[in-house]
Amino acid sequence: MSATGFRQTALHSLVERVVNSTPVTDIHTHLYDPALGGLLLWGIDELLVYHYLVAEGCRCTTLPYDQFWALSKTEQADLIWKELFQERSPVSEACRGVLTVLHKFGLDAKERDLPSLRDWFSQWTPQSFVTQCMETAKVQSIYMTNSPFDDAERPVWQAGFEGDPRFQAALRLDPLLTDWPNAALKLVGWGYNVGEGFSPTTFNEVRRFLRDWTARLNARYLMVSLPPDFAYPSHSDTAELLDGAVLPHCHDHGLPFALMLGVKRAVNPSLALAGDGVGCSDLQALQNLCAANPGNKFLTTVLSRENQHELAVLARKFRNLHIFGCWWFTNIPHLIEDITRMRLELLGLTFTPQHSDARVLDQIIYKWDHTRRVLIKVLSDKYADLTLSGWEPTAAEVERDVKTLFGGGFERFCAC
Ligand code: RAT
Ligand code: ZN
Repeated sequence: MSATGFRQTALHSLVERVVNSTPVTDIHTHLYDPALGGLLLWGIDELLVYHYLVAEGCRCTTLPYDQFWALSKTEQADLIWKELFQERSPVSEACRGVLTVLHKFGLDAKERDLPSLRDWFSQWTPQSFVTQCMETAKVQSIYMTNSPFDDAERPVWQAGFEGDPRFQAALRLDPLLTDWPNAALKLVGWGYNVGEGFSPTTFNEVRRFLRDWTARLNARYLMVSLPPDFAYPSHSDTAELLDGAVLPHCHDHGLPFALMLGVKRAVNPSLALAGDGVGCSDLQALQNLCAANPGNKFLTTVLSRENQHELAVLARKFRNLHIFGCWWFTNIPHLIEDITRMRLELLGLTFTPQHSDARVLDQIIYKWDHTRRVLIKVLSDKYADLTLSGWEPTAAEVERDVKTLFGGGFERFCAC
């Protein structure tokens, strides 16, 4: 082997070791502190009825949607198992994810024996399973998505509980920012003196609501997902509320505001959570937000593949913008590789390549395993390019870089 070939193989092994052993901060999930009880989902049936798989399973059957939803969870899982794992090979990313989880647990999915898989999962308690999954996935910290508008979640926070320090809160504001008339009614019911029209009193009361919930959750950032036609500035309720309440609140508390852009909700309402789609966003809105609010920090991910390049270029222009993750339909190896290479080439290490978006605890295992595999490939190539330009990264430098990508950069952005 030539000296260059030898150096590059050694570099690949180094990157592989570092990426596989560095713990991750998972900055956006739909997982919950086990203290929130039944809200934390885990186990084989939850894995099988993940909405990514429901969308795929429903393509393979003629069963009417309402009859699918009338089935029990076990029956839905049986149907998805049969359609996606027994009657055809499970090659999609979401199917492969289930298999990676089982494989990492040492379970033999090739037996195609769903009942015995169910038996294995039944031995766990949520608390012990959290530790098992976090250790297997090498995830050190999990950011939740917490909504005061969720009737199951709100009372638990109001009652108070001893939190698990591995879980951090993020305050989700979709109902407030995308359905103001209904949110206003709720706020009134909870004792906030808001009117349907916007006035200084209404904005002050929305800010009081945000202060109360930021403190109750100890929220690390606030967040919203928005449709492709989000515009800023504008006279929409969303833009008015951002200017009148959300951005001043984030500014005063030094908290980032996360925007997840490009989701078309309920493209097929019969599919429920599985029925959302994607559209290309007008990122002029994000440019205007970053430019008009230099004292605010924005975390952003976009759902459309077509928006990825423009987003990375925007992040070069605004240091108050930190981009993150390959979100949802872009969280497939082909696009993770493409997007991560492009971001590294345009932004160096000043972004956070991935979040898991896990809804079922076990999924952190596959989401991070699959991402780590891609990152090893992409980072090895980038360091190899550097060696060809006469630069040799040390092991300590590779460790530093991977820590930055796995949450260190995000934490510095949040703290600054
Ligand atoms: O990825 C998902 O599970 C989606 O359903 C959404 O929850 C999305 O991640 C979001 O946070 O809106
Ligand atoms: Zn999400």
